Amino acid sequence: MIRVLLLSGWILIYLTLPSLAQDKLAPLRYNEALRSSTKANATSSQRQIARLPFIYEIDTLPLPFFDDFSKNRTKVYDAQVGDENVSLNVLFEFSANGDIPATLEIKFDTTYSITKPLSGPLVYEANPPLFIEFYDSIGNPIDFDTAWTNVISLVNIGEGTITFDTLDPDDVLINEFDTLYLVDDDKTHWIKPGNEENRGGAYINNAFASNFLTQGVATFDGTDASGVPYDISSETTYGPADTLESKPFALDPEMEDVYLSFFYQAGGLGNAPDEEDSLIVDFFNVNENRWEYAWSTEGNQSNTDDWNDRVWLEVAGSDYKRPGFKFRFRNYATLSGILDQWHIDYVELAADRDTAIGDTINDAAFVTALSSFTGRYTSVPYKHYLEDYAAFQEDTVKALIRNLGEQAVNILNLDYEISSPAGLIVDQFTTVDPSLEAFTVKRYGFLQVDDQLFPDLGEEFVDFSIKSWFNISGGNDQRANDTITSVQRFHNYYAYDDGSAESAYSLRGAGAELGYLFNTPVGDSLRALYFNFPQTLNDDAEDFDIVLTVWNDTSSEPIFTADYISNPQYTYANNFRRYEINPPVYVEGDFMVGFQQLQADKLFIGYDLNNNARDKLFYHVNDVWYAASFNGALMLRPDFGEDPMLSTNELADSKMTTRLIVFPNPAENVIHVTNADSYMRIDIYSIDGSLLMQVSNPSESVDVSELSKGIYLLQATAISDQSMHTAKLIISQ
Ligand SMILES: [Ca+2]
Ligand SMILES: [Ca+2]
Ligand SMILES: [Ca+2]
Ligand SMILES: [Ca+2]
Repeated sequence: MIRVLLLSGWILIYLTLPSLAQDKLAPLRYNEALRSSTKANATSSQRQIARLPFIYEIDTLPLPFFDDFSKNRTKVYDAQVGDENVSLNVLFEFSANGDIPATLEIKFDTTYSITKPLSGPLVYEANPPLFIEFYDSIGNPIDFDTAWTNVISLVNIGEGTITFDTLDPDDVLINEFDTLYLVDDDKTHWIKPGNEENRGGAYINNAFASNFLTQGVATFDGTDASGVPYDISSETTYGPADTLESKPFALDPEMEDVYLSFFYQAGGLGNAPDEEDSLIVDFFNVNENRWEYAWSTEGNQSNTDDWNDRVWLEVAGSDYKRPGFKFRFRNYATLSGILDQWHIDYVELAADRDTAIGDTINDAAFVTALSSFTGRYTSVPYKHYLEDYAAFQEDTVKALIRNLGEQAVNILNLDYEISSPAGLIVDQFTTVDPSLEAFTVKRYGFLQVDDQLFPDLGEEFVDFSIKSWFNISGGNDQRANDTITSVQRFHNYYAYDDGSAESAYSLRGAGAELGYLFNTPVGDSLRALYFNFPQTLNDDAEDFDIVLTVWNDTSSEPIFTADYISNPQYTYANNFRRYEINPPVYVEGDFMVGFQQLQADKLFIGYDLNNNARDKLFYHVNDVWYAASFNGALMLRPDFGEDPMLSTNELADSKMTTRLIVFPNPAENVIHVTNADSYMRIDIYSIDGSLLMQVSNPSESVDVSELSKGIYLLQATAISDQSMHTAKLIISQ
């Protein structure tokens, strides 16, 4: 009943308000990539709090220092008891002459033992001094002092007695004993600043910069280390945001021409910083134990896609040139989303640097990972590939290598290796294409043979790892950026996107339709669409009504139009949500998937800016199909699997079907569930996941009068296949 009402309502809107659809991109609210990785860490640190504390040792780094973010060298604070680098330590605050007393009463001046001889005056003999050493919270000595015991001995030789007297102490030292786990340092470069849980927040990635110098950048924006905005109390909150802090260095005053250098980019593929935003470098004054300003730049820069000239900062003076010197990058930004991005790369700190020739770099590096082995698609259904691999396999797989130096170099070998999840090498290849001119980026091709590269491992889906590396003669000071890894996924879907959203795509206008063109050389039944629905700065993309639609292409009528309504719901951490095509539609060759949106508001779908399938994306309004306006790949994937695919990093949130309809919603005392007799059970959960109600063998109306006003999750379990169907329920009483 509700369905009919909705549909007729929509028709009315569509006929009377034929609005012009436009497509738009919007910045994201969260850094979804970080949301996934730090969720696990949060639980492990909660476990640790209940036990003994973990104290992380920080080693001093030697010069020269280099990091181009080709790997993430940020220290991870996830030690567990039993790890090789974790040891149990008993700590105390002071020792006296090597002993560790629980308490110690002391005098600040010399005390004496007094001897009364048989004749003559008393003899005063100074007590030995106490050498008291003080320790910090991880057991390193930090200070020392000299004191004396407050006990004096009185020796009466005539009576042959020794007695003791106690002076009023000047101070009483009390040892607080502590037990903790000490974690040896690792080979990382960057540490968490201060004690604030989610500070840091600089994101090491291959996604948000433009024209990568070498693979990997550190990105600064308005979201913290968990991917969450620092402050969403209003859209315009502003202030200090991310910090990337180096470990301390072993500098000394004798060193000469010590310089820090780096490159930076304002914006890249992300949201560009505005005039009030800034990127800052601070140096640590070891003598004064404080951070001091060293350099900064402001936003609103004219070029958001290229790298600025290399920045050179001299580390001069004895306040800095001491053991314990460190530096940090930080930014000021709008704090309500992934906004005002700065990217930095190629950070170097070394002595004896000649700024006159300082910009000379001897290095060649991978810029991006190998292109997909399946051409335009980042991923294709495994069963389709195995049935007709030749239809999918790209004849040239490309690697992008940059020579950052002013000398031409020779690539001696460029290799790749494909491994199965079990670590078995299933293919390897070497290509020789030696010359790489100065200051150039070159695209190297691996010309593929006609053999099937990816074997049938008898699994429903497989993620193969690809490792690629090169060796060159001369002119290659940095070796860490000469290796790059990627993943070639075979699941049940076709994808143009890389699985990480950098932006969000939307249409505006009731009745607007979106179409995304694919081609399957193997005929099969299309069973579902995977959507990524990220949260954007406009928090209004949930619970819209869309009608899933399939066409052959933009010149034909739909071959499938759902007779049910689907409701987009936010996905989390770059996940996808599965919406069934019911009944499945057989497709072969070109097919176009999408939907019609029933409301005028914008519905945001994840947009991957690292791939470009703009030529496959269309929208339809007023009887005309228009091409999409932005480079990028929409995160919408047609799925040919019987069931939702679950894998470690692409977890489908739930088996979302759209046939579970609950009404009225909001409700007061009673709700109606359509097709109630097809469910064995209905569970109602609070928003924090507690089970509040359970109804077995539900009838069409369910009494919910015991629920108080609020938002709930209703989960119905189907009799047929025990699949779960969820709906949001609002109680308004
Ligand atoms: Ca950040
Ligand atoms: Ca880099
Ligand atoms: Ca290199
Ligand atoms: Ca991406």
